[in-house]
Amino acid sequence: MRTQVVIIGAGPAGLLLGRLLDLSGIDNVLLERQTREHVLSRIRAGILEQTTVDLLKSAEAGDRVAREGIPHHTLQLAFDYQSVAIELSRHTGGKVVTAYGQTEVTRDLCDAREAAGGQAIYQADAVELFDFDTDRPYVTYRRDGIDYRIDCDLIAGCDGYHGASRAAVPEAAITTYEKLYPFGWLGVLADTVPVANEVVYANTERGFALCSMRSMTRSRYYIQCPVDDRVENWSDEAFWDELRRRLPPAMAEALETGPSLEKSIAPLRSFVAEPMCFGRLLLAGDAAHVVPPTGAKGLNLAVSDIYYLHRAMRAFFADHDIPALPHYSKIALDRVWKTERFSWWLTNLTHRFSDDRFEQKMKEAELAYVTTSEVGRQLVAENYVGLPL
Ligand code: RFL
Ligand code: PHB
Repeated sequence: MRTQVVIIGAGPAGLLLGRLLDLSGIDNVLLERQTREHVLSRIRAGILEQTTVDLLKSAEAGDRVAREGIPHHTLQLAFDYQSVAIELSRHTGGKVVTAYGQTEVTRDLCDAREAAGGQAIYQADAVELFDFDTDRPYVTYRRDGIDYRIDCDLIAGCDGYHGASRAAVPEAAITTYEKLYPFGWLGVLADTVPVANEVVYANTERGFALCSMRSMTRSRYYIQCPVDDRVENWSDEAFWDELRRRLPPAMAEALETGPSLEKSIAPLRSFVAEPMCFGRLLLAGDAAHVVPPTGAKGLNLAVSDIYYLHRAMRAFFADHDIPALPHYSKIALDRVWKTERFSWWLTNLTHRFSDDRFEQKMKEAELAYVTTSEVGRQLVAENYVGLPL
């Protein structure tokens, strides 16, 4: 088989790239290791920047988010059991973020691709990348015990942190930067009315807590837990009790509880691989970088990579603009590092790392400063709604 672009991974990055290439008339094949059902049932991100919503619209997959997404005009930072609202729109000339699940984003992109007759190959095993340092790269995979080969002009590595794409790059050609945090997030999804109308990030002496939503009747909550903790250690009751103890009293009292629909633990990591272009292989999304979820940036960063990447690919195919490929890496990384910084900073500010009492006082002073100073609030707001593309 031959195509112009092989896209590895059908997460938000791969699916969005596929749509934008389709709409530009660039032939592409999507290769995914999991089943379609598995991809569509993963529960992850929930907060979209305006640029993400706009790009979904450009991909002709934005109708439902426009109808069902819940705009958040503020976010809340709680510490010392008091909550302070940061007005996002006021500090950013009217920008907001939108609550809309990654599960729904993936479904909308998948539906749009299928409606347009785009090719996606699920359950593709043993994906391998070859000759991407030449102008004739190719990808092989196995499905139902049969081996296949796809020749192409470009390969997009959108296969997440554990994927095959970054692993195919020779060690000497890539530099990685990584920070592992000494805790994870225990998350619960429940059909209960959300405790607040916006996202609440709470720093308490018992550890971090986060309140979010998927709809006006479906809540998403997280609490900081030890990195080696196990879901089996947490009954629903134990989770709700612990969450309540980490919220300001009025919120704790108002908290509606119910059976969990999903419960999982995610480790927290900051990671960047440089560059994001290796000849004809271009990395995007979690394949190239990971942020801790504290700023709600992972999915949004995957989407902004794709904004730059599809433009570079268009220039490559329309004008044979080869330098557009390494240029993609340069402009994407500029935004990646700024977003890594914000996610790392907000993680540091809102989590408990140790019993260092002095450090804790410093965090409280910084939280008090950023929430009371006009400049501090603006700094949080303009990063939270997303830096310009
Ligand atoms: P994905 O979503 O990991 O998709 C990669 C796809 O590649 C497939 N794959 C392979 N396919 C073929 N061959 C192989 N060898 C393959 N290896 C892997 C995988 O099956 C998968 O389908 O990466 P992508 O597209 O770059 O998207 C990144 C986002 O998914 C991620 O950054 C976010 O979920 C992060 N994140 C959040 N981001 C936000 O913007 N806002 C949030 O509110 C937010 N909250 C979160 C999050 C991530 C979380 N977890 C679980 C890590 C909350 C949590 C708890
Ligand atoms: C979510 O709704 O899942 C969510 C919200 C904000 C975050 C992370 C996750 O920072």
